[in-house]
Amino acid sequence: LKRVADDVRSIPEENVPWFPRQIKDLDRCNMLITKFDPDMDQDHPGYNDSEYRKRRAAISELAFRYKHTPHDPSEDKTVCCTNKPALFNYRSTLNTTCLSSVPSEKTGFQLRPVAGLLSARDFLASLAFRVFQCTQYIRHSSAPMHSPEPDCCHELLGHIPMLADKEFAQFSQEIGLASLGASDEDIEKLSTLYWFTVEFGLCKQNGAVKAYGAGLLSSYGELVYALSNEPEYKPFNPEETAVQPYQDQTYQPIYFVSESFEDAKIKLRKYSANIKRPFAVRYDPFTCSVEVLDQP
Ligand code: NLE
Ligand code: FE2
Repeated sequence: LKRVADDVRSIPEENVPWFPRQIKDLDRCNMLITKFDPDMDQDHPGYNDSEYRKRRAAISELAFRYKHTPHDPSEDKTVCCTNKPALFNYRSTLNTTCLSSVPSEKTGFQLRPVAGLLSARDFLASLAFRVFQCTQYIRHSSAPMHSPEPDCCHELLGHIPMLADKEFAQFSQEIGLASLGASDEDIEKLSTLYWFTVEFGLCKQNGAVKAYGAGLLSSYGELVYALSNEPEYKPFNPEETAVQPYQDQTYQPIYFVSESFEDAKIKLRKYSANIKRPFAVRYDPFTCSVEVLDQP
């Protein structure tokens, strides 16, 4: 692999989608999917709760204003922009700031506030920089057992403990690196794989099927259902799993089971390393940037 001399040189092949090269470029990875927004979705349990919607809007506003590098120092106090993990704006009885420092101390993963569900491309791109885009609002109190949208219960109970694991952090970053500049089709496949592993993965442990997916760890309702004999189980195989259609409204009808958590990691890693792109990328942890390399 030969290093491309000029960092800002554009990739010669046409149709390579823009992707972040430096951690501060994540300020541009902010494409929200609004289908679960309590102001837009009439089925949202908070749709008729104006207090809840007001609070959500205020929390979103803080996330919108967040910048990797703050410009106006007077804004720092309100937006709390530092390189410290996010969740600092969320006022709750949970000591979230304390919890959110766990992944950064163990694996260097940082949390950054996000106003809601992000596009798959933007979400996966952040993982390449060991940045996890983290929501800060909480689900509506009328539906604690399951929420179709991510919220801070989901992040804190599901994702954050996993991101404090060295191997898991590495694996998450590799999915992110594989997604940079990938075709829409490959993004779709990578996000489907992410869905059936990081979000809803099951694996065997001492002969018993256990959940490791964040979407299961944060939803007591779906966790019990997933481990009952109601849903269908299929063996995890990235080629097949990547094209499995899924819905994101309610409990999953199908889960993929790995032989072990280790096995899921190895298989998914192999799959993402094989995605074809006209260039290669390498992450430089000293500068928190991505180097673009010519393919040999
Ligand atoms: N269904 C999950 C929960 O209730 O915590 C959230 C899933 C987000 C993809
Ligand atoms: Fe999630």
